[in-house]
Amino acid sequence: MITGATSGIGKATAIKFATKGINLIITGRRSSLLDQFKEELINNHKVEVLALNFDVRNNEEVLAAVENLEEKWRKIDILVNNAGLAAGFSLIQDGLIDDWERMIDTNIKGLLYISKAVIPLMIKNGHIVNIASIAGKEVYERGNVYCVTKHAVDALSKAMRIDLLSTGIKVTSVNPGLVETEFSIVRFKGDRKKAKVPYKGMKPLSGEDVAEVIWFAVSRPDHVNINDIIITAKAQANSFYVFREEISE
Ligand code: NDP
Ligand code: 8X3
Repeated sequence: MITGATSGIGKATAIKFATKGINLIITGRRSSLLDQFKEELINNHKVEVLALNFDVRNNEEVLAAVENLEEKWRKIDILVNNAGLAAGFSLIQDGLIDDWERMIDTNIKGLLYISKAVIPLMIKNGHIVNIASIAGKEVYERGNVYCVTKHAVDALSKAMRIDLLSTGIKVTSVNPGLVETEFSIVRFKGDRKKAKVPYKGMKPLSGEDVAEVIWFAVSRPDHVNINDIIITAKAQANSFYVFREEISE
């Protein structure tokens, strides 16, 4: 199961898994994109795909989707907790409560709702991959609440790894730096010009680059767990240092 598979990292991960012959449950809110993507996966990769359309912020929707799974889908090997977002890029004193709630409800509470519902369906020796961020390792100006949510995901991955030890379920945290997806368009609320700024003069990661790393983590032998991976573009050292080529306007 991959949450947030309608675009970006989640979509690229679904394609990567499909090329490996893995049957998929893909989720997202945009049902037409989800259904279209499901057909593409089935036609191009001959895998079985179930599309579940719900908002991870709504625990009733999450529970209904998981409880209504047909028997053949009730054995989940891998859960990729990917659905997430940043909303806004303001100093803390200028931030909007609505943006803060959206990020907390999606990135922390949504991840918890999904994990709580899905873990009972996971096979012994299953694998949870949480998509955190370098924003969960460092705090940068205007990152405030987004960084808080990703620090929480970092802590949750550590906590899950401890609590799930006796189940044989592995937990991996994947922490990307700048990845060009719909992330910035969402963060800047549809302002595509502003959304380009973080990637100016540098080559960011793609969703596919992150999907490769997720695949690496889940394809290790059963006794091996990759706990924590930080992946950035070559031009990015951390949240603060990015080397940008001069670009003439
Ligand atoms: P995208 O915006 O391209 O994809 C986000 C996905 O999450 C979409 O499929 C979206 O689907 C889904 N999603 C968002 N909110 C909800 C919700 N409430 N309920 C269900 N699904 C939801 O961004 P990315 O692919 O870049 O982001 C994926 C993850 O990676 C996020 O957790 C993000 O924080 C993290 N990340 C991203 C980085 C980047 O630079 N891009 C770097 C580090 C981490 P839909 O809109 O259809 O619901
Ligand atoms: C997204 C990466 O550094 O733009 O999680 O916040 S960053």
